Amino acid sequence: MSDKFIQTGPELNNQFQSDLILKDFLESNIPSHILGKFLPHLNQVGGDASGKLNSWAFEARSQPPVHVPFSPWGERIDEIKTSQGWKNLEAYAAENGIVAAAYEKSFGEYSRIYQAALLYLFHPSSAIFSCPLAMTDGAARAIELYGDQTLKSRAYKFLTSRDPKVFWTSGQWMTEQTGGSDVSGTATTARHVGGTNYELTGTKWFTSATTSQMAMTLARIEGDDEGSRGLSLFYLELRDSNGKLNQIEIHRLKDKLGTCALPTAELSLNGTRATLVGGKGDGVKKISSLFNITRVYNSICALGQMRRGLALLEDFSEKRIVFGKKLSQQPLHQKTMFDLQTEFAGNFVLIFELAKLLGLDECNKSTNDEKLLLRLLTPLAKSYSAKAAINVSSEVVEGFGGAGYCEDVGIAWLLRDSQVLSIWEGTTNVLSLDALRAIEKDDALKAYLSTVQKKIKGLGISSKPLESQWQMLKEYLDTFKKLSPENVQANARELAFKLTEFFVALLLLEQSQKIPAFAAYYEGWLKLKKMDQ
Ligand code: MFK
Repeated sequence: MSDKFIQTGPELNNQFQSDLILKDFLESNIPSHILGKFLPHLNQVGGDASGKLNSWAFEARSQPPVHVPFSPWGERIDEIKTSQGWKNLEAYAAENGIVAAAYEKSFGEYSRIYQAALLYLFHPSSAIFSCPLAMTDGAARAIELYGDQTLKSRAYKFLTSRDPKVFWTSGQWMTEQTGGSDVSGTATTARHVGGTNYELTGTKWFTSATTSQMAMTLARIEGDDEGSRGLSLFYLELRDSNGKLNQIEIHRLKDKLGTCALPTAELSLNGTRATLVGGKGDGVKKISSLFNITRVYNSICALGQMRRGLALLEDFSEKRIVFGKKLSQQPLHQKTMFDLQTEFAGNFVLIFELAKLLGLDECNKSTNDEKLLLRLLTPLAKSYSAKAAINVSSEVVEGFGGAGYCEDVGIAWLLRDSQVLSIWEGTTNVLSLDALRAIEKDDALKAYLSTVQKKIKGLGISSKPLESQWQMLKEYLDTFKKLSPENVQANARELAFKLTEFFVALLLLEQSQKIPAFAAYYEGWLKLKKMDQ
């Protein structure tokens, strides 16, 4: 038997050091006295991402969580056992302040950019520990906005701690058996027991990271109106100080396509003690402060996912010999890689623009247009980057050929874990409709248009294709306005993608003036998105 088909697998080097796009971008967009303070940390996390974090993630994926409903003596305990790798990832995330960085605000309005870079480096080596972190950050934000003093001095302190012994994660329990997109049918009821205290009864069909210490959830206070406006926002703790569950029964863990290290459970609330947050009603609106943060996380993680796939494929392309030369020397492979890099670079500038806007907003430094643009770019970036991550991951798996399809090679998880990005936190269609909501209700399109005008004016050069795309976009928007309400909805995804692709082109051109390497991505983006005609 021949032993000739022996190949060298891909290797990862320091994921910060080797990331020219990230490094160039930060150097050109962050004042040097601030950047100098956080670069060493990014360098450290980049090194860990290719070392110990990756090993923990591998361990967490290969030892998925297990639900233990009963003790050996028949007591209902509903424990969820997770691997040591998963636990290590949690401790690392706390110590490195992946959530805390946003609340400490050590770098003022640049704190969210710093945090985005940290998360982007951490996520692909985290076995999706980024999911509990996303919900934790979102819960901290919701408590910051709506929590009373008790919640602020209790939960908030734990969610934003860097001490792994003190750090808490949070769940976000919105999904019931009626489905995830439309929460108006939420059937969980809340019975008032005094003050802001309630007891919740109902079933939550998807609860991510059910090992969290607390959760934010929606329920309808007895007697309140039907529909989504009759829902209220609640805070609950899963276990008491003895570790006993708070009248919660965990039915089973979900058997999912990906995110296998992440415990996702179905559970019932059987009189679970909970605290009303921010007063009665408007629960969806209040919890949107949480899910707008998780949507930003989703975008950053989609970007991290793309970058990891490309780093692995790039390295492999230098090793794989095919048709007499390295894969990296094959013209069609080079073109494919460039297109994938371009997709990545386009999403990169979009998502770091989003992080910039979020940081400005949270430091009360944003203009009204910047606030509205943040509102619009959040669903646009989430939906666009999730699709891009699926596409890039699929191409990366294909780039490895049959090896990419084999579990032990360790590439397939990229594709599996990308697929969820376009589902949770709102599907592509739900987010396209959310973009429409931002346009129709908050007049966010006005902010988009005036930002584009301002950016075009600020460019030192003119670009014929960009100008003609701008003209075409304005004509498209004029036609869109005249559509019937039904057709407006039917075309919401097309609108969302057109707004995103044009905005990305503009951002790439803007960056190319500071970073010469981006000029090729700008040209590449126009071609890839057929915007060069
Ligand atoms: C690796 C990264 C990890 C990421 C974390 C993953 C964790 C996974 C956990 C989950 O997946 S939890 C489930 C997540 N579920 C969703 O994201 C729900 C998706 N569905 C939607 O987003 C629907 O659009 C929505 C539930 C919001 C529809 O609800 P409604 O109540 O029918 O919508 P309506 O009536 O338009 O909005 C009610 C209010 O909320 C309005 O305000 P007003 O009362 O002032 O009019 C809206 O403007 C406001 N609102 C809705 N969406 C908003 C928002 N405000 C700001 N931002 C938004 N995005």
